[in-house]
Amino acid sequence: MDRRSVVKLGLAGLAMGAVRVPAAFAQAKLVLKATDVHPLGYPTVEAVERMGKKLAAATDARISIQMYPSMQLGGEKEMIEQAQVGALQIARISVGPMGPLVPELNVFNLPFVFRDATHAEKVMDGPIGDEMLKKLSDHPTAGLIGLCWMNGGTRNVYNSKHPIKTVEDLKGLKIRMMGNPVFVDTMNSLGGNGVAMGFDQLVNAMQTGVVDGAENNEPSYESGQHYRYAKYYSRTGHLIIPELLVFSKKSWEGLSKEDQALVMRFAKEAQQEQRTLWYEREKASIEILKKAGIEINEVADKKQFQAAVKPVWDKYGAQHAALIERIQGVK
Ligand code: BDP
Repeated sequence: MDRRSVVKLGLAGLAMGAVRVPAAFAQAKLVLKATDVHPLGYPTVEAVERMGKKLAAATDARISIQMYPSMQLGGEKEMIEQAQVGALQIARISVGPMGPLVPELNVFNLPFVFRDATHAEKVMDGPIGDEMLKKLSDHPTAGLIGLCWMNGGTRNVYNSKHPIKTVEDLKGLKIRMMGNPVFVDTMNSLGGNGVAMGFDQLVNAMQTGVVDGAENNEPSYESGQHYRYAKYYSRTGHLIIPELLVFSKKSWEGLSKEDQALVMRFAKEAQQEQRTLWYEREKASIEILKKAGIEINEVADKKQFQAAVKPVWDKYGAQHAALIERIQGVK
């Protein structure tokens, strides 16, 4: 074969995506663009940044992570879209907006599906967690590789009007929920008015009275400055939603097997590191909230809330009964 045919063949192969990048290019620096809705220092952001440092150390700075925190690239919907087309490589997102894309994941979005945070951790760390990551990675159109899980705490309702102690207290309140029908239905079945919108729109919506409040864990409520607009934080504990670290499938396919394995290895370590950071941050956030004079109230009768969301379980849980049973069986 003369040189020209070799080049031609090579180009054809490249067009088909079949040819591995020549050695000279393989050594080129790879900057993985990562994003998160949360600010620098937040447990998820910190864990991914540490992952980037490890990647750099292990590859002689050939691979690194450039973090875009604080919704610089938009809310989670935008982040998912950008990861799908390969405009960014790593996104740390809640399972919340992933439910409509990968139906099995929506089971994690059911109200009160986990008994407590420890139960959720055991599920993430065990075979169900692995299966769900694989379901996501193998999904024909989701366009994402599931790298690992992260803790997302327990979500509680906050609003600007009054403390929530019973289901009746939610009546008439407009509460922002994540963009997924299961959450709007959850809030509506609890008697409130669920309003779906991105995390990036929430502060403005509270400032302008488009909503009376929202629901989230303490670190998001605190670091997002939401407590400035909605000072009643009530421990409804209606959702415990695991978080995901995902990689753009399009970009993933361009990595060598070795680099994929390296990213995976450090992602698994990030899962455990984030957990430690999470519990520290939860405590720190509660301190900040107390100092700011926020009223945090417990909800004595959770059973009332659990009973009210039965229609949500009937609608979204019925088709995943076997999976739900396995989750409940994790002790
Ligand atoms: C936070 C999650 C983040 C979500 C946000 C939300 O960490 O991924 O975007 O809630 O409510 O707890 O949208």
